[in-house]
Amino acid sequence: MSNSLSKEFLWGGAVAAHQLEGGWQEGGKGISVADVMTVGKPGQERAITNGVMPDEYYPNHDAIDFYHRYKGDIALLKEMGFKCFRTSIAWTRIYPTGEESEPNEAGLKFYDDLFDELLKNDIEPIITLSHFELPYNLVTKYGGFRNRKLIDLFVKFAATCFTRYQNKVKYWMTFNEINNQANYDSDFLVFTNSGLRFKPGENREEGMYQSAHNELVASARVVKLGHEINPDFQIGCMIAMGPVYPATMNPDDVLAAQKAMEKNYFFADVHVNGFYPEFLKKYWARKGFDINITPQDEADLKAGTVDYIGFSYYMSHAVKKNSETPFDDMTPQNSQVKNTYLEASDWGWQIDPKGLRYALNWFTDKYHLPLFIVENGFGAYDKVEADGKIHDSYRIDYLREHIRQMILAVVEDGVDLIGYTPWGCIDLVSAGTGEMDKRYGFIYVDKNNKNEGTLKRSKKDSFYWFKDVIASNGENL
Ligand code: BGP
Repeated sequence: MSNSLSKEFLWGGAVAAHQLEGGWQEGGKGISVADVMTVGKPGQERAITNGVMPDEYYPNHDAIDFYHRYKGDIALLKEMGFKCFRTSIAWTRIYPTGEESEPNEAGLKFYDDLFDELLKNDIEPIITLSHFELPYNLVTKYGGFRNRKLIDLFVKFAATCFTRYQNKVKYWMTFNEINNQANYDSDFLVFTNSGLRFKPGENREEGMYQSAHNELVASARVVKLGHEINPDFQIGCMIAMGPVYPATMNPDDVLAAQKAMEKNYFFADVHVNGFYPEFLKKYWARKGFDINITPQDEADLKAGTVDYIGFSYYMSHAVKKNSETPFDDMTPQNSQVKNTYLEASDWGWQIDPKGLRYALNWFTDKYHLPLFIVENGFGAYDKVEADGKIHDSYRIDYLREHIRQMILAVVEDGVDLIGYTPWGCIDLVSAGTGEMDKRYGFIYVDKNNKNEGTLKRSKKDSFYWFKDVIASNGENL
């Protein structure tokens, strides 16, 4: 076995259309869920407004204006030596309401130009089809993905993208962080592609499972279709991975951690195996949930299993069993405790590089598929010095230790890893909070939480560091 990463290893960075493009009404674009979300207020979740309200501030509307500045930004990525760049196609640029019978040519052309620019710079586009960007019309008209109608609409959107970009894009992902819907206590599932708004008295958990099922079917149909359009396509799922550890060696805690993992990652089981695990069907029966799964759905899930697993990794979790919470409800949301062995970011995300090696091995043991780390990174406040420099040693430390563990997983454990694309390689709008000042980038963007700034780009210390990491294929850390 080789002692280093292969020459083909895809080093790069990741973003999502709604978090950096701006141009929210240009080129015929329609309104997406992200366009009606306000910035987070201290101590509050991001609020979803009823359409665009005149006196609110919506950070995704302008974002960092990548829509107009992508050529300059790609030149910087090229300078860092990027081999690939992960972004998403905003559904509402292609189908502004999600329902048009013909796609919007201006939107298609934008991504043609973007992909051409990347390819001209030898940067391979890695494309997510749905990254929290559902057309808002599909929320108000159909109630989001709980409605089966959205399956066909998503397949139509994907078919248009696959056909148009079949010679420009090889690596695709269907739904970003499809498993990030466990927080069904919130009135609107912000961190999902579902677009669910709950009604008073509705069983939210059941609604979440129905919506997730419809997304899984949509994903499977898209995988099958993509392979028909171009057999060389590599189409993956995208899972939010945060391993769940037992808080102690008490067998109750150990079983609790295992149950939490099952609950968080059954989405990957369905994507990879093409059917639901037994424990979940039993759980639904116990809860009296009636999830509408047709025989055709079951056939579709089987026929559209994924080629690889893309995943995000930021942190790990730890859970403790308490007497009131049944094993069924052992999710980090319900039973998380602080891991006293780990430090945390300013947002409380616990920093755990070894957890990445654990995650890579866990996925490999369970699914035996190639993996792709499509998000990893450190959200932090950056300070611009008087001379304009940004000394982000904390970000370099975070990434260095995670890359070290990633390389150990490949060279010592034999994990099959396609690439590594750190999140928010250029500063962008936070999905969770709507802030600009929660920064992940190697490239600083002059814009703050109040929407002030020149949008000027500057290179942080981490820019030069990551450039050397890529040039040495991970040798110089
Ligand atoms: C993931 C999302 C990204 C990104 C990242 C960081 O969940 O896929 O869109 O935003 O998390 O989260 P945040 O922006 O909340 O810091």
